[in-house]
Amino acid sequence: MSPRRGRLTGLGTLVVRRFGRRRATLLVAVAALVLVAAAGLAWSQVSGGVQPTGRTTYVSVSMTHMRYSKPEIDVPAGNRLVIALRNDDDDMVHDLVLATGENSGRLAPGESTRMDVGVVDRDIAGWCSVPGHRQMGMTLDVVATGAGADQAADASTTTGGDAADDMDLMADPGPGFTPYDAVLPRLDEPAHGEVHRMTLPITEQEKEVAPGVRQKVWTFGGSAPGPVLHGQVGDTFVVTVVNHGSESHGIDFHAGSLAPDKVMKPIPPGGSVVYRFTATRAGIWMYHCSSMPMSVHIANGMFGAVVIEPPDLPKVDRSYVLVQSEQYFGSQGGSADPDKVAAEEPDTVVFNGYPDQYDHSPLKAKVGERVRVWVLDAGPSRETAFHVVGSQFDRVYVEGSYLLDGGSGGSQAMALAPAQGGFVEMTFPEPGHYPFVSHIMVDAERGAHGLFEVTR
Ligand SMILES: [Cu+2]
Repeated sequence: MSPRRGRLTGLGTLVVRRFGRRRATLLVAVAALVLVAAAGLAWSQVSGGVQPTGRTTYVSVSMTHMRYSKPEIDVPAGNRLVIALRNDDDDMVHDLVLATGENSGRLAPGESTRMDVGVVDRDIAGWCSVPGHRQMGMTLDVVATGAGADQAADASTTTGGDAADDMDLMADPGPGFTPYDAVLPRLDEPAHGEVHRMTLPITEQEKEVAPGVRQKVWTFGGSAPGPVLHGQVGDTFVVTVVNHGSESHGIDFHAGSLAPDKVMKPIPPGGSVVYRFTATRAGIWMYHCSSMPMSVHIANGMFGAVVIEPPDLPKVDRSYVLVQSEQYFGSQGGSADPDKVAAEEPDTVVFNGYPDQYDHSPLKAKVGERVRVWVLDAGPSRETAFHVVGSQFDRVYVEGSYLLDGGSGGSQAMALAPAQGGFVEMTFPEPGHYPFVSHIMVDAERGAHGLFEVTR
């Protein structure tokens, strides 16, 4: 306040000189009032202009099924607010973050905490910061009631920038990048009704997911896509899925038919589920996280393929698996942006989890070899039109049946909606570099592109 006082003293001196002492006193009083009012306005802009009442409002809030038990908390302006927060969900992690910056921290099922929000002088938006939960409506509003409570801490979030701004699709992958192995190894002459037992750990780890972009991806088995499970009709898979992450996750194997009730439940952090299914039908089947919102969990890496070979599948020289999916980057080092996912605005469309990775590390074939490519569209939202530039398919198997198998007909692209799959076969006529793409051209241009390097 000292600069203002100085100015007031100076003004007073000036007024005394020009108007004489009595009128000067009046003018100085008016000027002082104006300055006090201005100072008051400045103060109200900072604090909301609400006097603390010295009273406290205590509220208990329970979190279940993507909702807060009290989505609106009315607090007399000036009261301090204390929230007793409890996660009463069976299997999902939640939290409460306020626009003012308070954060409960993640609460596992059954956990509780106390949040001291401090003196409430305006409306405050709140939400669950577990990715996707806010978009599914898990929000809470603190409403300051009474006089002077007309301002709001709004619902905008600071995202810390968009990692897509750092992406350069023309750049090489960073050091340490290893391409996802697209080779599908041949099944060794299997006994019918084989039982495949495996453990599939769910992890959360930071990885380079495009040139210049690192994201904290959620994976099955440490990679996105997860490992390819491979068997034949009649095989049984016993998969122990262990959640090492900090969110709730789950799993859904399309390759088996069963009641979802028990095995597709969310698995809380530290929990596990034994998922057993028998593959009674052939195809390339999707598996994915079954936790809400699935769009975000799939977009952040939680998907993979199960290849169940049809009986009498002809042997070929080479087999590859390509899983197409979209990436929606959050901030650098963050996770998929749920708003981009909901708006269906992908930054990239990719085969096996990284844009253009097989341009950097081409898939091999020799002239005249029969090459089979299994393709799964994992989405979460975009279709594919799988095409190999310079080649024609002479055998196409989509969603459990042959679309083309011999004869003089040919196929140029295999169309797949999200969660559909199949395979194509071809032979390359001469040495060269044959690009494979999604012929949805905008997707090819944003990363759904790779190369077959064909030699003699
Ligand atoms: Cu998940």
